[in-house]
Amino acid sequence: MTVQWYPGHMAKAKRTLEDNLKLVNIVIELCDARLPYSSRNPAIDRIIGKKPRVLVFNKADLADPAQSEYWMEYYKKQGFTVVFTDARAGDGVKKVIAAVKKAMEEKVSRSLERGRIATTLYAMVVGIPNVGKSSFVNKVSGKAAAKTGDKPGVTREKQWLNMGDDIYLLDTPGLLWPRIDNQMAALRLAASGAIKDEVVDSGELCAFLLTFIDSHYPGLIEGRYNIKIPELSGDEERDYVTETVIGAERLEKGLAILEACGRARGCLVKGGEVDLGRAAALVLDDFRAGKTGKISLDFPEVLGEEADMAVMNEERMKQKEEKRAARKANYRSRKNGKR
Ligand SMILES: Nc1nc2c(ncn2[C@@H]2O[C@H](COP(=O)(O)OP(=O)(O)OP(=O)(O)O)[C@@H](O)[C@H]2O)c(=O)[nH]1
Ligand SMILES: [Mg+2]
Repeated sequence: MTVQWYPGHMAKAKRTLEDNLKLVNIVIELCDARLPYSSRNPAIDRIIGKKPRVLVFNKADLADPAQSEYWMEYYKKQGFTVVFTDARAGDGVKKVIAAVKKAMEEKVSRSLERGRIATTLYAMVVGIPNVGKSSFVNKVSGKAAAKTGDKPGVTREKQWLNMGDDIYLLDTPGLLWPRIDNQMAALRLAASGAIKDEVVDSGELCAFLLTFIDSHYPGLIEGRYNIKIPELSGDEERDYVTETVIGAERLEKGLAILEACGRARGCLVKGGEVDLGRAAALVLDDFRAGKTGKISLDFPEVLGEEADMAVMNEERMKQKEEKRAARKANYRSRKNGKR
């Protein structure tokens, strides 16, 4: 499975961001509190550059508070202004506006010195699809001015909204990076709902999610679905033709858990077999709605392991390349020697 998703409107979203950056005083970068690392778009980061910004982690109501605390400190240490929010209930939203005003204090006082009575602030809300940008804007304005929805790609056009208080917010379409190099990060993004379900293998996605929850939040799956986590003997026959991101063993285990969840919920087809597609939709809906529990997917130790693996892979590729070059040189010198 490889996640490649960059429809035309993403390219447009990138242009919107670049074009409007000049018009705004500050950027509100909305990330997902369940993925404080994987939901930060490096492309957005590059585009924002040195423009003042407030880093907001939304959907904090769905995240694990212990992990949120870790990431809060992590980004504060890097010098960011950080706020965790629940844009649906409104928690933390006022703090963001206060942070915007504070960051802009200097500009406002400069304008006042120059004799201007009011200074209007223009802020742009950016982030990955489905993270809650439009919900956030609506919560600040107290009106349902921007369209929201529980799938990625709802906002297609930028929209300026007056927040009163001399603040204008620009709601923008979600922006996903053109190529997601880290396929594990892609799985986390897909689990959060940032990537269209149609382009992801829902079996592998659920296998990833269920095995992650089982090892980091033991008891939650058993409790939610009233099942026992199936134990595999380890010598199962494997006949996967396609390569997996999470590895054959983990995929096997995850699919066995998914099957147990589906059976417990009566997702069956004729003959008593489990309808894995329906089971996957159910498991994903539960996770995204927070029904499985308060779960974060970016654990620093897991990210560390992945980074180590990436370095190891790179090292292995380099060694392979060096060996190949040495063989080539050897062959060439032998050939030249013969002449
Ligand atoms: N639990 C929870 N749900 C939220 C929160 N904020 C937004 N949502 C929900 O997440 C979904 C996406 O919200 P939107 O505001 O449409 O997200 P968006 O970032 O504008 O999405 P695009 O326009 O598609 O990029 C909706 O179903 C919201 O109700 C939050 O803080 N907590
Ligand atoms: Mg939107």
